[in-house]
Amino acid sequence: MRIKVLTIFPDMVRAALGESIVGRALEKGLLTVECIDIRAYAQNKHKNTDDYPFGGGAGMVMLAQPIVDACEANAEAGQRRIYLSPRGRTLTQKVVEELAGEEELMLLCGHYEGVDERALEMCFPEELSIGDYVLTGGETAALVVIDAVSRLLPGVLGSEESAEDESFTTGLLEYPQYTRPREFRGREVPEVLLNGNHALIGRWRREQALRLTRERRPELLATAPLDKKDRLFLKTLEEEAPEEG
Ligand code: 9WO
Repeated sequence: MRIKVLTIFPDMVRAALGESIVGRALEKGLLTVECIDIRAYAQNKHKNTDDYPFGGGAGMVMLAQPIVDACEANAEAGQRRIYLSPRGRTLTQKVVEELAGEEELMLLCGHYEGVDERALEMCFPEELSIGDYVLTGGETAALVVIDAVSRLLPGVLGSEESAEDESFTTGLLEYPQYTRPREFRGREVPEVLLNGNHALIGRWRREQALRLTRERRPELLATAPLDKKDRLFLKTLEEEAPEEG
């Protein structure tokens, strides 16, 4: 997959992408990210990328011209173009899966008080929000999208860390995890994980996932695929702590 990021801080985006599993995916060539400096497309002699808002008000608005020129210079057939913005539809794992199936994305990172609406109308028909909060710019949101999408690309995760058995694929929150030592400051690892009975371990993990989901995100239980055993277990929890869920 190819991702083009339009930003006034290309070095910030490049630096963040060098680390961790995403950095490894880039090295392996499973993914390419091209950071495009919007300022390189500015036409006025000061290379400004923003100006005062018509109608008055606080702050500055990003100019349409450098964004539209940067977009047109880097457009590809079939490329999905997305503006990261709190106005957009919310990013979910389902949206991430959909984006991971694309050949090429172009992401626009806004700054200041926003982007001239005409640049969005002309080049970025789609808007995506990573959550209901305001950032100083769209770069960190773009990094979230790139991170979430890249780990779904074939070969990015090893078979060990495969994206299969985890939260949002089971529809439940993840069960608690433990590693060595067996006792840490008086706290023991649950006995069931030490006895090598994998059927029992699988059941225990499933039940922990159900318990945590019921406590913290009960609304997920309505859509998670649950079998008869799961429902029976949830019923026993209901009898133990009817106040929750
Ligand atoms: C700031 C502001 C101040 C006064 C009046 C209106 C205003 N709007 C904004 C604003 O939305 N600023 C944005 C900052 C402009 C575009 C980039 N910025 C941004 C993107 N903040 N938060 C995001 C974002 C992107 C994706 N998901 C969540 C948040």
